[in-house]
Amino acid sequence: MSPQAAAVRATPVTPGALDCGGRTLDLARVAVMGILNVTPDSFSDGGAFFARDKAIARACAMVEQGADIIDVGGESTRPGAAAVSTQEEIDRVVPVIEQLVRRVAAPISVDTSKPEVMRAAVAAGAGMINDVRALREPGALEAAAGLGRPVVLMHMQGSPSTMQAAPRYADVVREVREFLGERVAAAVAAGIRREQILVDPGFGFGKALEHNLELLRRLRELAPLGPVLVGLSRKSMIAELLGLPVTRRLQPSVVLALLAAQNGARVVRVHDVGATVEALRTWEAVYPVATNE
Ligand code: 7PM
Repeated sequence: MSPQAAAVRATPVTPGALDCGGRTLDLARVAVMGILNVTPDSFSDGGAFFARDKAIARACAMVEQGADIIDVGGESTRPGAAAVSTQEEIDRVVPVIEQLVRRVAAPISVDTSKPEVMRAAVAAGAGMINDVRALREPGALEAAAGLGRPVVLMHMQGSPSTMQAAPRYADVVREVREFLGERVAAAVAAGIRREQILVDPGFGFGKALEHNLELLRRLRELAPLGPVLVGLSRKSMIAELLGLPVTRRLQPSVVLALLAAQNGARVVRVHDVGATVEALRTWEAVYPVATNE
């Protein structure tokens, strides 16, 4: 074999591992994605530099606690949140990504829907694109395909400003599965490799409590589309169930992450990395990797 061919063969192509631009996200075990918000509302107590340092320290702590990937987001998708300009979003996420790439070995993903932000984030070192709008913004499919990074395609009914008004489905799992199937097909048609596509039912994005619970119960029906990523951490469905404020949602969040893993999720997107990793490792001891499919 020529040295060139050997080099090509040597790049990690293990099934169940994602190549995030040279850093690997192993999906053989359930991976933990740590959430890093870099929105001003998450740093109401200081200026831009202070906010940046705090964000980086928090990301480092999440990696020490066992996070496999850090998801950096500069746009609040909270229902009713104000839109953020492209430049503002770039100014928020790029400096944090640049620092993080130097400070941690884990891959970094960028939580954005904007093609310009995708390009700036990947140029800064991001290895994965997480899009709550499933690459439906103009130019997003082409941008993601050109960047060659894994993508997360998420389902949302409506838009962040209106989605929780009156979510309606005949069969929520079927509709989410059909939507995600169409988005996977569009991504593949744009040139994104199927092995690089993760799917996400979008808990809380245009779903009532009953829809979220049904999706969690029947999560395995999404697995044929690709590795499933879920975000349930601290979401308002916990408030609907238990009436708990966001500061008290740790235990139910860990339970929901574990139930998602049990039902086939390959990545869980969480705020509380340490507690989630401990729960998953305990669960894996009972159900080792080969048997938890
Ligand atoms: C306020 C309300 C702030 C909701 C932030 C949120 C997901 C995501 C988010 C998810 C994927 C949150 C959400 N949620 N990306 N980004 N899946 N792939 O609770 O469920 O973090 S933002």
